[in-house]
Amino acid sequence: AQDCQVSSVQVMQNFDKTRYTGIWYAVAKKDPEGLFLIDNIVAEFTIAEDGSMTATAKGRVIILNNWEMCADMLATFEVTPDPAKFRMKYWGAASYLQTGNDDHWVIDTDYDNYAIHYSCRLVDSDGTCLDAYSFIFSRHPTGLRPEDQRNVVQKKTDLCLLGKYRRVSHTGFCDSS
Ligand code: AZE
Repeated sequence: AQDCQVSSVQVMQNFDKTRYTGIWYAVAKKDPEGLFLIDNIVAEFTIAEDGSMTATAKGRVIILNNWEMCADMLATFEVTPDPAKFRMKYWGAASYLQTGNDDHWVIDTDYDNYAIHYSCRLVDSDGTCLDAYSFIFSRHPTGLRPEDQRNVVQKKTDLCLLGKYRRVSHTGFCDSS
C-alpha cells in the first residue's frame, strides 16, 4: 500500500489486545497539527474485566503561556469491525489538558518489542491524510532493537510518513508524577 490512501492502510492482522497490554515507551513520533505530547511519552494499556481496552499515557507538554508540565492522560477504546482499529476517547486527569476522539490503529507489532501506531484525524477529499499522528513504541525505553528497525522503516514508508518522525527522548521528566 503506497498510494497514501487512508482506506488502504494495512493494519495488524489478528490483533491480540491481551498481548498488547502493559507498558510501551514512545521512541519516535510524527506530530499532528496543534498541541501535542513533546517527549517522555509512556503509555500503559490494560484490559478491563469486561474485555474492553483502556490506557493511560504520560508525556511532557507545554500549555498556555509556556507552562511546562507532565500531562496525565486517560483513554477508553471503542472496538470496530477490524480488531486492530479502535476509536480512542481520551481526556486529561486535569481539565485544562486535551480531550479528543481519535482513530487508534495498530499497524504492526510483535507484542514483545515494538509497535507501530497510526491515527488520521482528517482525511482529504482525495482520500489521503491531511492530519496524521503516529507513534513508534518500544517495550524498551532505550529504543528499538536493530532487528526491528528495517521493518519499522518499511511501515513508515507504507504510511507515507517516512522522514516525518522525530525521536522521543526519555529524561525522567514524568517519572515522579
Ligand atoms: C496515546 C496512547 C494511549 C493513550 C493516550 C494517547 C494519546 C494522548 C494524547 C495526549 C495529548 C495531550 C495534550 C495535552 C495538552 C496514543 C499516546 C491518551 C494525544 C496535547
